[in-house]
Amino acid sequence: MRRSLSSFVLVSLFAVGVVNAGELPPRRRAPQPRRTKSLFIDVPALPDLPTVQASDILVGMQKAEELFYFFGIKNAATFKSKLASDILPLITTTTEILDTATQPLTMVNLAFSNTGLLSLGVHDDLGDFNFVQGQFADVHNQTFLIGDNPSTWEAPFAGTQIHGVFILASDTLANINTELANIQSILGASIVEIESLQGAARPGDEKGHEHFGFMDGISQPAVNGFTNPILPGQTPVDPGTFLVGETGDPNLDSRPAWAKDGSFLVFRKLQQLVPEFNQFLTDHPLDVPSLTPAEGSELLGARMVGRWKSGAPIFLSPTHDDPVLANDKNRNNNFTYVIADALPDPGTENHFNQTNCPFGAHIRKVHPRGDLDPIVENSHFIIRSSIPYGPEVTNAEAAANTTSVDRGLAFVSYQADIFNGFMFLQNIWINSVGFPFGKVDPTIGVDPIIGTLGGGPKNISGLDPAVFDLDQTDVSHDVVIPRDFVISRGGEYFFSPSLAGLSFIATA
Ligand code: N7H
Repeated sequence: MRRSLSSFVLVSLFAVGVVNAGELPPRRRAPQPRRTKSLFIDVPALPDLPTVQASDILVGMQKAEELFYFFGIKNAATFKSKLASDILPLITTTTEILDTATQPLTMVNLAFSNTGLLSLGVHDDLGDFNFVQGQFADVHNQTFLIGDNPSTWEAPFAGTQIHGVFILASDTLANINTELANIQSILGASIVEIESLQGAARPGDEKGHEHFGFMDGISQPAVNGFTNPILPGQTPVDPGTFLVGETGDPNLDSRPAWAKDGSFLVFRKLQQLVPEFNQFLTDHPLDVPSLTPAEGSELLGARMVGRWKSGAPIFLSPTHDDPVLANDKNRNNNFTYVIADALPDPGTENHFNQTNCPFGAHIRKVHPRGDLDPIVENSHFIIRSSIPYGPEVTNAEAAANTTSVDRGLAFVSYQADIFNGFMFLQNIWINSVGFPFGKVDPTIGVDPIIGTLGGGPKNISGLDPAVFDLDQTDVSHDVVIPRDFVISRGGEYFFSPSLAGLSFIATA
């Protein structure tokens, strides 16, 4: 039986209020009046409802203002005691965040790195080797290269000194600053700030668009049994793809009990060179007879991403942007890359044909809908909860086609297993020249938006729709992207525990 999201919200509300009542301090924003008996039947055959308490996980990329406050722990005993007494009541639950009436002024979430958990005396094996090493190790790890150049990493992220991150979100920065001051005064000298990154939705009509100008956050997986309605084209996957200890968690049997319903959070500070990206598009318009050079540039950007700036998928609208399609939730994600071709081999045409969408377009690389066996395809979903950081491009930067002010994407993904989620996408799909495997062209190229070959030029096939499909195998038809327009400035892996998990940590 599928339960609606509102049902899920209600049930998790009871889980917070009743099931954990003995373990947790009183909630600051307890809803009134409260039920004494659940509205739902309790049937063993039905899956457990997750008591999802880290509210950021299911919310996605919709915040107006957000602050990532990275800290080190200086005094574990004081930190744990304040966590139990004053910080836990501030943590915002999914229950609260999804209903405006119960939303706090500022959403507060808290997650820890492996060194953070160790410094608090939590030595349990969470069953995730990437988490244990920390992200900086993966920059050097030859087996699991995430493609970063260590020299581009900013000092605060280079190492394992970040113990935790507070994620604060609100509609105003003033609210965030007030809550941050409150948290700092509660925790005092038990923590030290290592780095802060302020994110915000872009202004005016750019709201929801990332800095290159593309609408972001359209396609998110549905959480099986809980997301309602499931929109056309949304793939329902088990909650354990994102939540530790739930059905579908690849390491279900080896997780410590307190970790249940937490999620691994991958944070990446991804700088975007917007004037340089724009100049590249201007200088390389696709030569399509019916299009002006400006439209040809627009088309090149759309084919690199797989969607137009409005969010309309190029597979459904290959030659022109379609804002009506983009704004229609029932159509804007409802497609696969399978081309219905003639019997006896239906579906094989999508291994030859890049007319509508290049094999290597960003969204095809990270979600190769119908290009792979669904079992493989569906085990690598992440929930993205990123936000742009940094100001708009200045006139001086636009005139010089050169970035002088830092801006980009504060990338956040949630998954129950970092290797299956972020790492698989980054290492095996985004940065593999041959992916999606099995196509007529074995050298498709890395992801044109975020793939890297060490910062140098990248050959991408299929970007020019004027080239006959089978000729795309000839590298002389590739579009050469001279440099990376997205540069990693660092990041870290965190574990974002449920309220019960935070309560355990406070007393560990
Ligand atoms: Fe991507 N972009 O503006 O080009 N991304 N991304 N991403 N991304 C998506 O469907 C972008 C990054 C995914 O289901 C859209 O939401 C930029 C990383 C996934 O069809 C756009 C950066 C990773 C999807 C962008 C960046 C991913 C996705 C289309 C970095 C994973 C869903 C809008 C600065 C490791 C694909 C949408 C699907 C979509 C952009 C980073 C993954 C416009 C600029 C690092 C899974």
